[in-house]
Order: sequence, then C-alpha cells, then structure tokens
Amino acid sequence: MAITATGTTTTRALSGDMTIEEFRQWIRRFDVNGDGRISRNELRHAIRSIGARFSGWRSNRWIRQADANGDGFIDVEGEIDNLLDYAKSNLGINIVAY
Ligand SMILES: [Ca+2]
Ligand SMILES: [Ca+2]
Repeated sequence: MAITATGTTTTRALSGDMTIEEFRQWIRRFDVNGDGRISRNELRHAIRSIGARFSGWRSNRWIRQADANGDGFIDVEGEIDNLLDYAKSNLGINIVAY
C-alpha cells in the first residue's frame, strides 16, 4: 500500500464557516497511517500544517479534550465531535449545523 502523500493540498481556508461534516473530514485527514485514530504525532503534524500557533503541549490538550475513552488517541469514529467546541474557541472555526 502506498504511503499517502500529504501533498494533495486542496486545503480549505480555515477561516469562515465549516459544516460539522466538513470538520469531520478535515480531522480524518490527520490520520496519516489510516489506523482510525489520531495520535499525538499525527495531530501535531496536522496542526503545524494549518499554520496554527500551536506547540506540542497544545496538541496534548486537544487529545485530552477529545479522548473520551482515555486510550491516548482521538478515535476517528466517535471522538471527533468532542473537538467541535475546542476548535471553535481555539481555531476560530465557525462550525455550522448545515
Ligand atoms: Ca493514525
Ligand atoms: Ca480515544
């Protein structure tokens, strides 16, 4: 299986509105190795790619915020929604219902 290049940059501008579904898809792209979970490293890499003023310890907070079952990963199925509020207040993303 080929390693997915992160080079497909159809990156949406992060300013402005995003639907919940778009937000989920955006977060899913963080899962570089495709195991269905966002690890701390994947998150840190993703955060850097959006150019946010985030450092390593902040990605830890993201995970702590979202990680409902406490396994240290953000599960793509089920735990992404926990990031909605956090993204809104910390990234300035306006997430609209539809
Ligand atoms: Ca992963
Ligand atoms: Ca988890």
